[in-house]
Amino acid sequence: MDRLGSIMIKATTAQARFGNATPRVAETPSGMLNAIGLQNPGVDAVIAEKLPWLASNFPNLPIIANVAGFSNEEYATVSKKISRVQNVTAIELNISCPNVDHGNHGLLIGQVPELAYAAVKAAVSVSEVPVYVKLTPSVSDIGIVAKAIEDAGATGFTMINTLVGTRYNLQTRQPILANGVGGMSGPAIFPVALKLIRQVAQQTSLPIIGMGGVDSAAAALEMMIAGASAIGIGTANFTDPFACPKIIDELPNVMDKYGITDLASFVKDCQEEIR
Ligand code: ORO
Repeated sequence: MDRLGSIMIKATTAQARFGNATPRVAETPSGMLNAIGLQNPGVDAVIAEKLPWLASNFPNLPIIANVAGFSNEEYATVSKKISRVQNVTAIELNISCPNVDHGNHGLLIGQVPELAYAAVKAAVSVSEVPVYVKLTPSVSDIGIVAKAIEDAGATGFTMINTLVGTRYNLQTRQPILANGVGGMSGPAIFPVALKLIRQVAQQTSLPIIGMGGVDSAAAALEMMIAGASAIGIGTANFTDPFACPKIIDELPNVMDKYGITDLASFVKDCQEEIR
């Protein structure tokens, strides 16, 4: 754990949420589907129990708190409270969960530039820490949404959230997930993530924490070429709980192979190439 730059905790909302009915997870070729439905104990319990536990067990580990909500007020309330906790060093504003209904005629906040702007503004205006915004890939032009979020005062982007998909049970002919559809993640979405990261890097000047199917040091470097300056690992941890230390361990060898002597200058060179 002390080798990680940070961990991003599960989405936190104002009130406790039980999440969706089960089954909530299904395997797909080179990936998985999830429909958790933002299960969490609510911001007060996260602050009273979860974050102190992390602080006492991993005192040097910075936490990026994923904040979700159903209104601008909720984004503001949760951001304000959680950003004041000592081990929370940044917020990841989740305006892109595909598994809950935001009451916007089936649209996600992160799919509508005006809604995204307002939600980010609400969070940024009360947060004590930098606000990174998690982008959905399910848009026709991600650059327009990213620009609106940059204008609202975000510090950076985390991308990409999951793509929406489904699978059926041959016996019952019903969807495997109780929610019907879920968010697809894992190596299958890696090329989509690369394409969208490059697009946002070209069209905005904010830093990007890249995620979406990274499962090796080579994939992490490739995502940096696309435009990410840091990398998040999610789904790979489900198949191998030691995925993160393994990727960190193999990084120097892969860097050697491609003549990369220093990661910071590699990121800088890649950024200069794009911007
Ligand atoms: N699932 C996702 O794929 N992305 C999110 O942001 C949140 C969830 C969930 O809680 O269902």
